[in-house]
Amino acid sequence: MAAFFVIAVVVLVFLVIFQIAKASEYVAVLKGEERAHKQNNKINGFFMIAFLFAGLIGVYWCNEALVGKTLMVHESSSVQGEKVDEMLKVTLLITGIVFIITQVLLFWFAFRYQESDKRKAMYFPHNNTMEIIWTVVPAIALTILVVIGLRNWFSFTSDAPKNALVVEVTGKQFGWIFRYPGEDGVFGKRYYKMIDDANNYLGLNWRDSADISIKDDPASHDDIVQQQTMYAIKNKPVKLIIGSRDVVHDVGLAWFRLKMDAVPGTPTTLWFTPKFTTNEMKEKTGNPNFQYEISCDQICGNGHYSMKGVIEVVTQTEFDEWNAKQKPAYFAAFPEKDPANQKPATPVADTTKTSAKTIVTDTAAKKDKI
Ligand SMILES: [Cu+2]
Repeated sequence: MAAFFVIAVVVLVFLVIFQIAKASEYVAVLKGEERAHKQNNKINGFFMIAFLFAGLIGVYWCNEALVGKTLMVHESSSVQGEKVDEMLKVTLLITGIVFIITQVLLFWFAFRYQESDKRKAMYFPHNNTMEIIWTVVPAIALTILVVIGLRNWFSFTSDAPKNALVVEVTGKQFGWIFRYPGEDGVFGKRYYKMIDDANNYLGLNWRDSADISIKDDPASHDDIVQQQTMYAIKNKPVKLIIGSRDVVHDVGLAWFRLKMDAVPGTPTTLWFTPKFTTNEMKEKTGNPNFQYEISCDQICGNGHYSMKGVIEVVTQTEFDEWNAKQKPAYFAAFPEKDPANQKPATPVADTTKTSAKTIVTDTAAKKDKI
């Protein structure tokens, strides 16, 4: 028992000595940390100033290196887009000035007023005048920017000029479908249950369907439906009526500086006036393959990246030529209704008879004219 006590006392003494040694070690570390702390402060202060200069040089360098290559490389290709560019410039100017002033002050103050034994921090809890100034000034600046933005937004989304070309744009997974109203100038009705990927991508109501209470809408018979490429006319406003067949997409028109969501069931509109034809842009950009692209600006599924549409901007004459060649989508689905297919195929045996008839009719017509 006595031996046990001796061992216990020895162990405890060792433990006490060990703890005392540890404690003095901690004290030494703490004393050293005080020095390290001061040293770190100086280093951090230096880094603050170094970061400020490196940052400002970086901003200048990025500006020199990238302006003209990425941001606003070419002027806007639409009249409305010029206003967007102006807004961007004003916003960059205002936020740029604020950015430079605040960043210089932030890093300079962190360096200049780093902890020092020679001075005491001032206790400065509140100042109403300063609070009012830094609330009111940004509020006024933001209000000006928002008001300019809203004014432009309302002009792009308001009623288009009466002479505008109207095109319906429908997004789908994964592509764009464009519809022109045809000769009657009226878009025929459509219903999603009529969609047939074989020949009726938009679900136009071009036949009666009792089970879903759909009636044939003659206005849809002359509608022209195009996939992937739409045509617009230089210097003529074009109004887009935008929708979607499935999920939310977005008509992104980077060259025209505009974009608008394509929402299923809720049509959105946007109008703009193209300034340059595609051919003019090929020359301006020096890119013979230039195309005005419609990119989908809303992640809409695994084929999102491939949703590229094209706007071919042409002159009025070129448009009229293109338009004259278009056939309503109705005739592709119902070839028998196509006037071009109306003449019954002439049986070989009846050739003489038919020819004779034609000659007679022609002569009669000539006589009538005389
Ligand atoms: Cu999409």
